[in-house]
Amino acid sequence: MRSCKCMHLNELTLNDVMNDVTPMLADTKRSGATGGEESEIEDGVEYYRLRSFSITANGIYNLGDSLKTRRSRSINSVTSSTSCSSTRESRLLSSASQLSDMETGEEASNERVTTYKVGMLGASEVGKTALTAQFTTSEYICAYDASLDEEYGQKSVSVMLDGQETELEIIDHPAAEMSVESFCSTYNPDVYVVVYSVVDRRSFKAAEETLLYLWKSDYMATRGVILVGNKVDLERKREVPSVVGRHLANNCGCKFIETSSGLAHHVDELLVGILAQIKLNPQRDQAARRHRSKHRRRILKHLLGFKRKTKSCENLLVL
Ligand SMILES: Nc1nc2c(ncn2[C@@H]2O[C@H](COP(=O)(O)OP(=O)(O)OP(=O)(O)O)[C@@H](O)[C@H]2O)c(=O)[nH]1
Ligand SMILES: [Mg+2]
Repeated sequence: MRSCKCMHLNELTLNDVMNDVTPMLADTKRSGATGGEESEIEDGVEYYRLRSFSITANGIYNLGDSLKTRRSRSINSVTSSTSCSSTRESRLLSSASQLSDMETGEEASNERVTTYKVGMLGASEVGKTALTAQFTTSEYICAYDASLDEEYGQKSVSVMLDGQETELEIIDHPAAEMSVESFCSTYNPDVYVVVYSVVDRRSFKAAEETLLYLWKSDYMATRGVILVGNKVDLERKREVPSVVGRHLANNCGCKFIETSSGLAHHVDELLVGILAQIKLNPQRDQAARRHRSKHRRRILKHLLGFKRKTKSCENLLVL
């Protein structure tokens, strides 16, 4: 079933996308429940997918996914939608057959895993939910497939990076349902991912306003912020050039990456970048205290339209 979906994506990629046909993507209902096929609990033992990566001189290396078990944890349990259960089961079964490794419970349950919150922000239809879904697996999730469930709410993603396991709780709400202000005050995420669509100039404007809010409210000084230009597969319909996104990120002092959740392009890089930016938060905090006034002047200059020399914002692994 999964390979069938991917074949569909490949056909679409080669034909429709290259011919610049905007796919009518994921024409599905939103269930309203918090989603998550990422774990299953049976007899008090929770099975979950662990995504492993390594950072090498040549970039991010995906080491594959493994299935781990642990005793049910009280924190970050994921509420599941009953309407999705059959899909969740079939995905888990399909995962189990393809997983590279399986570890047993006692060892895993004793591990201490830190959990961080990732806030997905951005205008409607920019691909926040599609990105979140692709974060959960190394398998291709076909964002173009109309049968792919749309799930939102909180989704847990376990990541092993250079031998250390971390749990990311991805918070993704439809833009229309929650203002940026209440999102930030409700969840207080450890990192903000501000998404726009490169084929929608208005979504870029919305991202700019969100960055301004994050800066004004001091979130940006103490938390990692990554600006994401999604849907780069629709190159011929592009309305926001890369240079414009990069310029905004440079001037705001945040990170920048372009992705395609539809093609799973740079999604692993974004996921590892999110983790790296979270781990840098303590340093950011110290730096912010030292350089707060300088930073404010810099952002103010940008907002007033001053140009400045900037350093690269595209290395998501550094401050
Ligand atoms: N071509 C293309 N379409 C995409 C991509 N990512 C998402 N989409 C499609 O864009 C539409 C909106 O994606 P969502 O992930 O639901 O957008 P969202 O940001 O969660 O939107 P809200 O929940 O309304 O805030 C869907 O039809 C997706 O299939 C991408 O990288 N390329
Ligand atoms: Mg959504």
